[in-house]
Amino acid sequence: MSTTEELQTLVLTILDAKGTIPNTKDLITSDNKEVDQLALLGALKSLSIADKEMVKYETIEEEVWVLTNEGNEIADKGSHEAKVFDTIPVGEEGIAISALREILGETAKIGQGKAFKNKWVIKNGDNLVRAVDSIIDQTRIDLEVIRSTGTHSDQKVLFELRKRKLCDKHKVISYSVSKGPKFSLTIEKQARDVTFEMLQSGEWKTANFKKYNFDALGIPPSGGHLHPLMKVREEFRQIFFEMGFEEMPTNKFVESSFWNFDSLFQPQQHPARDAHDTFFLKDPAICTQFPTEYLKRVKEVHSIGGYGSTGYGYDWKIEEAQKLILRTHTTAVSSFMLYNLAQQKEFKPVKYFSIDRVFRNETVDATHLAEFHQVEGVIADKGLTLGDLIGFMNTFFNKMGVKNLRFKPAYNPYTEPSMEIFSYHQGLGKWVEMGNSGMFRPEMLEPMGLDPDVRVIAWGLGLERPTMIKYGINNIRELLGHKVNLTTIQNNPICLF
Ligand code: FB9
Repeated sequence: MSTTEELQTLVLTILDAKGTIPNTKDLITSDNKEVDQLALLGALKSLSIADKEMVKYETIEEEVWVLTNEGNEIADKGSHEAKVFDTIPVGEEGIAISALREILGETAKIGQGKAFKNKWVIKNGDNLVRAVDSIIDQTRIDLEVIRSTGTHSDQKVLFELRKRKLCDKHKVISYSVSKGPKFSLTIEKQARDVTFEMLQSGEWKTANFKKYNFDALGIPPSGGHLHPLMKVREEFRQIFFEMGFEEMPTNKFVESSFWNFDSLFQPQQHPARDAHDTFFLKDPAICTQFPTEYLKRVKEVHSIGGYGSTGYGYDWKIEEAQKLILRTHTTAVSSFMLYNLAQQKEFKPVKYFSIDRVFRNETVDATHLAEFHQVEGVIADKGLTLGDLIGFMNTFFNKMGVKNLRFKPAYNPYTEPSMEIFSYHQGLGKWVEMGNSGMFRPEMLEPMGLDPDVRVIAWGLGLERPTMIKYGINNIRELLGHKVNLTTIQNNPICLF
């Protein structure tokens, strides 16, 4: 393959000789080879850039029909149907189809059909017999025309032969070249930098410097890339900060069953608390550090109730509460934060949020892994109502570009009333479950020491679904895990809700 320099010289020499090059596809290199037009483009570009202007060139786009390998085979040796005809002996007897297959192999099968269609042969029992004395192998003729001219006078022939995968239409790019205002046979090497020598010699005053190409793309800085999930997380964080929320510390994946379940008034025999749904730790298996008075009140409200509640009426065991687990929701952190809030002398309204990993021992499928990121908003203030919760969620989701929410009554052990959140997703053309929400139960809040008229509303959603929808990812394994295609991570656009 000729180098750019060789191609530059070739172009300049011919221009000098002939003045123009009507079509570079007719160019032949010094070693008598066809010129690679793509490489030539590089040479033409370097000779015609802003401050060189040695040549000018126009792009020529041509549609050329080119034979496939099979097409070339037929143009060289004849069509399958012609071979079938030629193989059948003259006379009534003809030849057995099986024998024909023996002799011609695949060609027999393809050729037989076409030979029939051309009424060149007829069937007689299991034999094929010539139906005409001689034939014209039009297919071969047409293919030879296409090979030598790059087209055919009859478009129908082109499309029919393309259908038989014997030829195909190609776009051929070439150029017409002419001399530029600064045409010369010698390519002046342009200075790219002011060197010490130049400064010393003063040559910098006269040197012909290569102009800066401000459009040149710099080398993409190699650096880290935020995973799409982390980009969407950042978007959510900005929404919460805009709404005056404070971020909760979620850097502890290991939680006690007490804060993850018991403090949330989730009974110890609740199915979510068994190993099918929750990852329990073997070592360390338990923690024993709890606010003693508060723990007593939690034991009480679970076993005998209080604060207007009947409780669950079962024998609450501290051993169960001590078990260490991988948190199943960041609501465990919300509970801890609300308990601390209750310890403040003076109650002040708060708005908390958390976005971090939670772990559930679930069967992994296309949209579920054993861990996901929970996004949670919690607001504590006196006299808050369900209307406030719906209002806050509308504001929150609208900032994500999610409009017209619908709320469906739901159940959580720690909220009453509870609602699932739905939104009609135009792109998906269906109602999508966006998350869950509710008002924390007095059995959760009052044992903490919060004033009875303090209401706490909360809602939660995942990070994975919005990220998959935003980046058009259908299988969670493309988002997380060893199958993730790193280039999509590197090149995925910033996420703007
Ligand atoms: O994220 C979910 N859906 C969703 C969210 C946003 C979204 O954005 C689109 C770009 C516009 C699209 C979809 N879900 C919650 C709904 C479903 O995906 C659900 O199948 C999976 N859920 C997870 C739990 O799965 C076991 C998502 C996760 C979830 C569910 C509930 C909560 C948090 C996360 C909660 C809560 C809660 C309730 C009351 C009080 C406090 C917290």
